[in-house]
Amino acid sequence: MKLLLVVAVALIDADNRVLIAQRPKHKQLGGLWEFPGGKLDPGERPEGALIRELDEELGITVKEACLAPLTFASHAYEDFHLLMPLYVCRRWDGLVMPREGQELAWVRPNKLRDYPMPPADIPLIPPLIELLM
Ligand code: 9L3
Ligand code: MG
Repeated sequence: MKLLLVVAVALIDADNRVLIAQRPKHKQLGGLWEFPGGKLDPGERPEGALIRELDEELGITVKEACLAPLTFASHAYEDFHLLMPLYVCRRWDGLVMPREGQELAWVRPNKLRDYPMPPADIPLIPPLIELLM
């Protein structure tokens, strides 16, 4: 089966809240809430892909040194297997803006379960709670 590498990030604000974004209704998994991120472009490294995605989707600038790997998610969809490292990031430049029209929410870690998420994102919640509690 095809292996798809996708990177995701938990942006954490000064109150220890985490940013999640709602996937556009017309996209695959539309309406579900996810940790921001996306696919790697050819030849891209995971950190480079995250830095690009955060600029494109949220309009913020992140330095590679501010991205810390926390854990991995893995999920078998019907036609591909998703492998998704989750990074955490507490420092960025610029104001977080929904540059693709997506809904954004800053959520306390223990409230993340109130938001329906893609299956790959759900197992990322406990390690995040452990980090932030
Ligand atoms: N995906 C799941 N959880 C996430 C992200 C960023 C992505 N936190 C899944 C949705 C798609 C695939 O990865 O199946 C590629 O994502 P996109 O390029 O459609 O955002
Ligand atoms: Mg994306």
